Amino acid sequence: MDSGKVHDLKATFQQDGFLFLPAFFSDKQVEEMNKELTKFIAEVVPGLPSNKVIYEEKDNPETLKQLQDLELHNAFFNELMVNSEIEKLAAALLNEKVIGKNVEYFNKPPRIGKFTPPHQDAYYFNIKPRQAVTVWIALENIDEENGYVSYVAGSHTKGMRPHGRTQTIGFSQSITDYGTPEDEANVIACPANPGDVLIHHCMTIHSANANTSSFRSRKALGLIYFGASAQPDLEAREAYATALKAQLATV
Ligand SMILES: O=C(O)CCC(=O)C(=O)O
Repeated sequence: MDSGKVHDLKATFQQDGFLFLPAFFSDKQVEEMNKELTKFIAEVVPGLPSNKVIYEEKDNPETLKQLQDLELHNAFFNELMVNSEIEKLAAALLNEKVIGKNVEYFNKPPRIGKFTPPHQDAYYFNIKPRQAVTVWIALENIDEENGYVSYVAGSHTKGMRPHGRTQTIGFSQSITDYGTPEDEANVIACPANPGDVLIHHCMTIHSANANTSSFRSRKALGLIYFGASAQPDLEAREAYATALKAQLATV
């Protein structure tokens, strides 16, 4: 990617807190990602610890919803994240070297794939400074029906919002005061074609629709990068753990 283009993307990212990059990956590359994923699900997932595999319906393999740390088990996904074009772009956006932390798989199974509640990733990450991005790759056509992602443009500059427990497996936290007139005025829905890429800052508020289709899945990958300067925020980590404990005690 030439430096003029990167310069423009950085300006948009700084202003909106997210980027939409149409056709970043070719059809052939997406086909390869889907092929690797199918193989991964058949061969690796059965041996993974249960905290790395989330089903929408407990232990029903037909309803696979999320996978974590694909890069630890598969060279293809590792190469997608490490020393890749995507990594270079993440580093340019954060203005520093980055470290790939996690390759995740996000699916919403037909009919039962739940709404992704509005949240800020930094609430889960607990890092200081809050230097991180998620690169989200559409693996198929994703629209209102099967669950497109929406962002609140500019929300990354407005601080951390209060989060509270949800009943959504895989996304346990949601912004409790979400839906202010300012949120509503700045929501941008991002329908995507296979190979389109979204990149969001860890402070940008985002959510995704439920999958209401009776037969379409909604497959995407998420690659998380932390800036090299990001360190564990021990105070925030402790506050998060305490809040979780209190939430669980009331269940
Ligand atoms: O794909 C989704 O539904 C949500 C993804 C997400 O929250 C993220 O990438 O941070």
